[in-house]
Amino acid sequence: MRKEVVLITGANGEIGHGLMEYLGKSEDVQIVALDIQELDEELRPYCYRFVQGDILDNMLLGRLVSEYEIRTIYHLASILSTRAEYNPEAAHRVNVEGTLNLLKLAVEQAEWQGRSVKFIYPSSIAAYGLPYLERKNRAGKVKEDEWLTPQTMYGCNKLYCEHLGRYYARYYKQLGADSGTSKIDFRCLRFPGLISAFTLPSGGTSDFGPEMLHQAAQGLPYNCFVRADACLPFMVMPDAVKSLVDLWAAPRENLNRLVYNVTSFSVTAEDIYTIVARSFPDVVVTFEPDARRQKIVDSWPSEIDDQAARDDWGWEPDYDLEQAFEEYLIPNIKDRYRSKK
Ligand code: AKB
Repeated sequence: MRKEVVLITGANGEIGHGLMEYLGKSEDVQIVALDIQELDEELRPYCYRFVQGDILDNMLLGRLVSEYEIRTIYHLASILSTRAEYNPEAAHRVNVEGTLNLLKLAVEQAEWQGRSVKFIYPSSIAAYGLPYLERKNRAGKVKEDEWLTPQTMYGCNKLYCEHLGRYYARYYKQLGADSGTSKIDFRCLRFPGLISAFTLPSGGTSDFGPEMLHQAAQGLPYNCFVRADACLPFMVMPDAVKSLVDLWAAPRENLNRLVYNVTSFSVTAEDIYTIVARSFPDVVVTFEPDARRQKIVDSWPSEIDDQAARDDWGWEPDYDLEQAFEEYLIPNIKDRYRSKK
């Protein structure tokens, strides 16, 4: 008998930390965690098995297919937007070929199990690309099917993988003898910038939000790489995890789309500074925009429209801007760095 498990790739990343902790506490979920890095000690108790390895390693994935009955895949592994611009081809390999490998694994599992496998895929606001700042400022809340002209390799990768997911779910081998039998239940979220009290992202372009907060909490100065008026949608990690789990749990027949926007609040870098300074009055933040990273932020929407998620599967964030900082970020971050002193 193969063991029934949930596979989480990129388990040691930011979302991985939040999701592993949440799912790992539930007794009926056995997690097989995969990451190219060693898994943080604190996450070990949450997983049934940790495999250190590469999503580009087909032999390794083949072994997982033959060892486990994988019911759900949370495919979180990816190279974020800023890092991807330094080595676009490597990013393409990890972000696209890696996703293709996981979709193939899901097909093999579904065929063997004779039932569908859920494939939960976090995409990003990076899938959007507004041509210039003035257009961004006039765009209002951007819906899922608008402005899909990304300007970054990461954004192109995410958008293409959304299409791959749709292909595998609906059209896989459509001319083959067994056409129409794909059992991949592909479900995708487009995340805004994410902020966690416990971990820092690495290699992203929305990182100025979390970086400013974490620097301030440690009493360190922060040189912000975007203008004070740079505006993006954000969400705190508990809401990101909630959205992944809620989308997973939604009845298939309620889902009118494969890809959903989710968001909580939109803020400028200056708003974040103002809120952070309320709790850490000695914080020193300077704004020295990096023109190239700023241009990426200027191509991402200030606000996204998540009405479809609200209508189809009852999405609602638990934390608005005020609650995010007052109830989740500030108290937890104070604790975190106090205990590190
Ligand atoms: C990044 O900045 O690359 C990510 C994202 C917006 O998906 N945080």
